[in-house]
Amino acid sequence: MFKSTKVILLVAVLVLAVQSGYAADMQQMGNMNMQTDIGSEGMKMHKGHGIANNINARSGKVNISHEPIESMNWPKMTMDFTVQNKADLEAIKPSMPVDFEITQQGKGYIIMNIRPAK
Ligand SMILES: [Cu+2]
Repeated sequence: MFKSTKVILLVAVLVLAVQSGYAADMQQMGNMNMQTDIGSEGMKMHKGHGIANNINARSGKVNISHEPIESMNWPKMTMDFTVQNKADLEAIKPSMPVDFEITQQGKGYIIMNIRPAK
């Protein structure tokens, strides 16, 4: 009797520990999502259009000859970009017209999404 009570208590403690662990994880994930949401709201996105030249899907880099981006006072130019999501580059081939969105990250700019232009 005493022994089985002890086992039940132990199990109860374990279940509580596991549950609170999950709860903590869930909460962290929730916070992370919230921060991402706040971040994306705070990030100013600029739409660009251009022609992809060199694509390096492995390093997540793409060289683009882009049209002027008026929201940033950028003239037409050819430049390298880092892409947030390397997988986006799998659909991009050299000389392909592309639409993309960039945002400032530190001193540089990063492509948040890029896709073949319609
Ligand atoms: Cu540029």
